[in-house]
Amino acid sequence: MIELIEVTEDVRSTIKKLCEIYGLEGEIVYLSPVLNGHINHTYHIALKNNGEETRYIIQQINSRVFRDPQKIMNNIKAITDWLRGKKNGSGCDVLTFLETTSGANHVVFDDGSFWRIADFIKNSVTMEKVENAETMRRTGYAFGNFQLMLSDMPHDMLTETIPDFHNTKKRISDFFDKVAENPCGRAASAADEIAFIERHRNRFSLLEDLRVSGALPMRVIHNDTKCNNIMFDACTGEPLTVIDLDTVMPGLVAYDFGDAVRCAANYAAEDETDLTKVGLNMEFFESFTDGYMSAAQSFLTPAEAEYLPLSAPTIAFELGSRFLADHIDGDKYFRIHRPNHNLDRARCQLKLCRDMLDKYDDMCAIVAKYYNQEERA
Ligand code: GN1
Ligand code: MG
Repeated sequence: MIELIEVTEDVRSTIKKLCEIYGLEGEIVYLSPVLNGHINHTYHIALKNNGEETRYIIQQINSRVFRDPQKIMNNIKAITDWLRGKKNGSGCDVLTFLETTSGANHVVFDDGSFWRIADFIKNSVTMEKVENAETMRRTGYAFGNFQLMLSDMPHDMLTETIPDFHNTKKRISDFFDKVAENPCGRAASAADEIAFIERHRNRFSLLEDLRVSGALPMRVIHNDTKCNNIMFDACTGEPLTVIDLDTVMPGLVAYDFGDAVRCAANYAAEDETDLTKVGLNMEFFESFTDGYMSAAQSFLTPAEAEYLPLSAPTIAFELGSRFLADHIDGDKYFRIHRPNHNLDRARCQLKLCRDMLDKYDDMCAIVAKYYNQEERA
């Protein structure tokens, strides 16, 4: 048996207990934490049974962030059933959560910890960073197609598990409440960033105003379109499925577009400290838009298309303020891996936002080039 890597005895014994509850047989030959998420605890596991190896993804949900994990699992069941029910197929694999021997899709232990297990999609890989324009196009297609498949799903089938998740206006108002409270005395170290957020808060409230006025429709969207939330075929590089369905809820399509762009089309990583490296890669932006529109333009209204470019600096701005609020609050929400990590993340996102504003006219021209209103169904 291969030594279990980097997990505590507690986690190892919890995972063994889970395997029993789910009726998973075999010897654990691989167990390793997956470190890319900031919220939940995720483990990759392989079991060997009769010479055959099967892999799974095991997760402990962070119930401080997701106050009612049961509602998340209900949402996920509704979404995955909906995708599987598509008459002509959903154009992708669908994430499968396993059932315990008594038919539940999760386990709650006596200490209140909430766990679930998903099938690992064979021969698939995730990417922390998109390396080339073609992968960027595929990333755009995957998220556009995901929205397309859910574009006719009635909203009342889902619960809003984190209210106001991408309500930038509310996020900024919460940010300034935290600055005023300044619980750890850290606000002074971010004076320039706080001034930047103050200067631009009105501009980035526009999407929320358009949502409230009804000019932009609410749809079922993913809400966390980081490029590492797509599983790609390890051989062909084609997108296989979209994962991390925890925040799938009604919202604006622009949120998904903007979040994906700020994640995958940044030259640098989300927490880059050398800000000269941070900026929007326009070639990647164009490929993403091309891929996204190839799936999404069949349902996007002209107004939705028009506001896609604004979504990218808006989400970078919003996330920058969320990271900074958490830094000021003493790092309670996003897991950090070094001191001042959330401050570094915030500075990176705000620099990216500035760079997007500089390139804004070119971004608008690219979206206009790929949105063909006649293609609307
Ligand atoms: C969080 O943990 P992860 O990576 O799936 C966050 C997203 C942020 C993202 C930034 C529920 O997602 O909103 O965009 O970090 N998820 C939640 O990396 O707050
Ligand atoms: Mg997530």
